[in-house]
Amino acid sequence: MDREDLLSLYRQMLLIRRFEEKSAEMYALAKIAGFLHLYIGEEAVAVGAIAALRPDDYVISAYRDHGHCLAKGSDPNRVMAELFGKATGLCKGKGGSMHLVDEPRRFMGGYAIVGGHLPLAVGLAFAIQYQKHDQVALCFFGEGALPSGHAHEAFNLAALWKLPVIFLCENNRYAMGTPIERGIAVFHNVAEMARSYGIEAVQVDGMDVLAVRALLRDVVARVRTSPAPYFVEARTYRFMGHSMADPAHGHYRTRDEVEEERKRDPLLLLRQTLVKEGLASDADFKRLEKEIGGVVAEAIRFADESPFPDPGALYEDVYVE
Ligand SMILES: Cc1ncc(C[n+]2csc(CCOP(=O)(O)OP(=O)(O)O)c2C)c(N)n1
Ligand SMILES: [Mg+2]
Repeated sequence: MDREDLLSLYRQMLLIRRFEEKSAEMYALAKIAGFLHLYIGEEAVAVGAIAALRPDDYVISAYRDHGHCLAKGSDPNRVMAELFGKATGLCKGKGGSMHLVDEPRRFMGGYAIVGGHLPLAVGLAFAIQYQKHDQVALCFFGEGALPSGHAHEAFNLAALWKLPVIFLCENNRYAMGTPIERGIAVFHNVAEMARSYGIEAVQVDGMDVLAVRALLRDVVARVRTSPAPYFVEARTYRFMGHSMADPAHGHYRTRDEVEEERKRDPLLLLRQTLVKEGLASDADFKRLEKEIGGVVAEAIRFADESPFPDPGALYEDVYVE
């Protein structure tokens, strides 16, 4: 256990947490329009998994995408500006919260069509294979994507062509308000479903950033050296509502359930490990809070002071500089 290494993981999770708490405030102030899906509670999955990648590996995710984008190294100022719909945003203000893209960092997008990006992940992996490169494509998605036909086409083709894609299912037990037990009972055993395609599958505790990273390091090494799809089910939990439109509890789950899960807050778990191992003190956490508070405040200032896109930009390509 290395102090700087662990503190760096903690710092990344803290950045996502504080960034999103401020985003929620900005949403309430109508600085952010449209939908806003928070990743709070699930930070260990993105941070742990992406920490196992090389910078030139690809990442793609669904609409709950702020955490993946920040973990891949995107500039918080430009992410916040995108949420504000500003011209300085990652996608020049045309994508918004659900459609972040940072191609230079190989963050290939947030997608709002449930399961719609799984075939795109297969396309990325096909490109890697076709060009005889050795990257991997890491695809994050919710368990709610599993009943969709395009997800199964993606599993099938990836298995058939032995493509270097890692399907990482973030099983937070709810697809909007639908609990997995009720909505998609058929896939309750998610890993078993993947195995039916001949894809190797494993489960991991998605609240434990060290467990996620250790597993993904192993999986990434295997996929890189002998390309074939791999399926990981990370068991996780979101502490907030599905989006800013629904409450954290009271509607389809109880306050007690959320409180119980909060005891395994991924930041708390890593903090406890750091303290138990004598690697960090309260002063370290205070310092990090101050540092991250500054980063997030600067992101808000940058987004707020940036201009909205010029109306003429409507006809310009987003990805051409
Ligand atoms: C094809 C499609 N059907 C329905 C929706 C509406 N919808 C948005 S999010 C969502 C639930 C997805 O749940 P899950 O994949 O588990 O992700 P989570 O929100 O839990 O992160 C649904 C049904 C959609 N966006 N796309
Ligand atoms: Mg879900």
